[in-house]
Amino acid sequence: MTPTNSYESAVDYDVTDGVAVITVQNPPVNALSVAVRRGLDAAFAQFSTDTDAKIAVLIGEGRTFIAGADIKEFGKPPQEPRLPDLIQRIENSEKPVIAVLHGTALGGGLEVALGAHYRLALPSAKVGLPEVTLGLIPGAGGTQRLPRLTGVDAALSLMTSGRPIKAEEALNLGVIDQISTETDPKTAGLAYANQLLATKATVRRVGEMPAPLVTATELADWRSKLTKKSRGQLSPLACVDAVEAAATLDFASGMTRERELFMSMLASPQRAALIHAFFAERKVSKLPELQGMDARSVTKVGIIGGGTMGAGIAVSCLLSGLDVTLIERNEDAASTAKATVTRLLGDSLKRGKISEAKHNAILAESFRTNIDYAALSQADLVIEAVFESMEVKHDVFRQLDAVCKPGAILASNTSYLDINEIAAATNRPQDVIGLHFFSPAHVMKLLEVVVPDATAPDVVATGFALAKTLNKIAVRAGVCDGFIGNRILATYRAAADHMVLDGASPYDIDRALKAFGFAMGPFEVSDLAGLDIGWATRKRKAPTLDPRARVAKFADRLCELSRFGQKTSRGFYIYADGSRRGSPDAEVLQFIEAERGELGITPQKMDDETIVRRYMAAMINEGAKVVAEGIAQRPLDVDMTFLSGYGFPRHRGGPMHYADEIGLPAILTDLERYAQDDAYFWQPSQLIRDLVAKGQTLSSLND
Ligand code: T1G
Repeated sequence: MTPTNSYESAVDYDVTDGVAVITVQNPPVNALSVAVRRGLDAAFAQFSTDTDAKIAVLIGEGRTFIAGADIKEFGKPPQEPRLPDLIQRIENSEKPVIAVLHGTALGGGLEVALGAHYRLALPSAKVGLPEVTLGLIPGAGGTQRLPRLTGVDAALSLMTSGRPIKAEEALNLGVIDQISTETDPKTAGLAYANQLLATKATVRRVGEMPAPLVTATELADWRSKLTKKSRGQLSPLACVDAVEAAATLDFASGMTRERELFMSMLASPQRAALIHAFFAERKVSKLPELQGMDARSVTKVGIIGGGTMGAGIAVSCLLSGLDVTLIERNEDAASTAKATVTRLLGDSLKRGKISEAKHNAILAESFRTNIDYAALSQADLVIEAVFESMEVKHDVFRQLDAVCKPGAILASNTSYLDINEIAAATNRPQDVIGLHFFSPAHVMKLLEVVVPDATAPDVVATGFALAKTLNKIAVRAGVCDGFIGNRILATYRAAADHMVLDGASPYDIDRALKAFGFAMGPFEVSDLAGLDIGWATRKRKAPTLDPRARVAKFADRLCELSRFGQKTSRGFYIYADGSRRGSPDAEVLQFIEAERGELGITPQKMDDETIVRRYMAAMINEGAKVVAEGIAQRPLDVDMTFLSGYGFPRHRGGPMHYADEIGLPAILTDLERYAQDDAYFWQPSQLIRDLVAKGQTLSSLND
């Protein structure tokens, strides 16, 4: 038996009864680091000359097969062996190679498997090409080999969605050859190897299979569909170019074309932004105060208030397996809340988010309403989502304090009230926290975990653990008016209003920001959320408003006419017969003209570039202030807030990452220029000034 050799400890080579088992050992996800690539190169070189080995089985140690290239290496000088060359050497092997997929065989991991001659999956395996989610395309033969196995349509669906598919679907598409009944990759691989040896199976090179067929029309259809959907992201369209090469060029030329496209994506700012988002999503929950802190156990949740937010929060908890008791003030309100929760759960069932059995079990066992707070005596966590009035919140928290068990966590879903003051209404301020959900609460990923002064660290940890349970992204926020997201929103929303007063139309601004990559512009968002929300906020802030602040009145004019947006079929836009796509309203422009007249403003035309620069300068400036004040822990926390809760285009990385991409000196120059017209609104953040003076970036504050 050939002695086992471990190559740079990242890859193990061991021959058993004529089968070379090659094991990647690079926890946690067997990423294709340079050590792994070197180890695989050496292992397959040995396999090629090892007369004891008739066939090779490639597996990943631990929880998954190779989950892709090592994302940490991107942006650094490439090191040999390059992955496409390594995979070509595997494919060129004169003896058969089997890849055994388990866990998540993604990106370069799946591409390595496509370079093998046979692919076996364990039942729980998932495969996918998520490169587009990182601003890339498959860069190691995936765009050339996958279409040869599945055809162009299925290959492009996988590549441009980045969506992983289960073993069953992969088998149906031809990505894999068999699904093993084993649960251990090595056992499964050895059994398959012996099956292939018994049938004298030979090498079967995907790269030598016929090129996939596709028509120019089909490619054009893919391009027009993706142009609409990707909102300015480049990599999905680059996938089409690469697959077109697979269909029209010989394999080697197709590989060259794939490399060209991959390298151009690698160099794009979108790749840097999307990889920043990938790591920020994981770093945002890594806070010093949470290190080693155990969260309290939460299985029974109480919700106070069954309106839009309360019902949405209830459904979010129910879909995640938690038990929910929802309290309303009377039977009528309780039955209305029950109907809302039942409807939302029905929608989740219709969309395939839950099975019929789970849907019925939730309604039968895990959800109930009540009008008596005593029903919450065993709740581990109670989240209030009642009317935004401090008096009402105080009353709720006093009652909760009286009935809830010791150690129960009392959370407020308030979107701007001072949670320190809410906590003061109880005898347990250490157990009080803010859990700010975003509507619709069972859909939006963002959860602001708002931490008042007295809150215990394990209560903060419990907020983050709850977010993980709910499959949400938790961002730690300090207490201020609007916390992180809404505070910054108020500023850039005001900047948009000021631009309207100065000459842009709401429709110009919406168009410019959608071209930048937002799903909706700010005025479309206002129409969706309801103009009455902004109206109430302006009324609330009016008494304490600084006299230097510019406040536009045209939105109030619409509210006075009860034009609150989509819910009244008219706001900034007119929504004909209930459609969700509005059309500009000439009367809105008349109100704006009138207001400019009253203010003596001569309107200035603004092009899209000007609009985006001013809008983003306001967002970045306030974001920097929020970081400087410690309301957000790091710039990445502001980025994650806007990527997961405010529709900021992910391929721009978030406002703070984007600021570094533009360059803080340019941002500061803009701020100082705008401040010449409105020194109060455009006061440049001192943090930006300091970073510019030191030649540093906002990202330098993320570690
Ligand atoms: N490279 C480096 N580190 C990675 C990584 C990767 N590919 N994937 C995960 N990690 C780290 C992650 O940062 C975290 O680190 C830890 O592993 C656990 O991850 C040539 C160019 C595999 C589904 O896009 O989707 O191949 O925080 O918390 O929830 O064409 O990780 O512990 O320090 O996410 O169980 C393509 C990305 C790359 C897969 C596991 N592959 N990873 O999820 O754990 S591009 C991907 C994931 C490519 C080729 C192209 C998930 C997961 P830390 P985790 P998880």
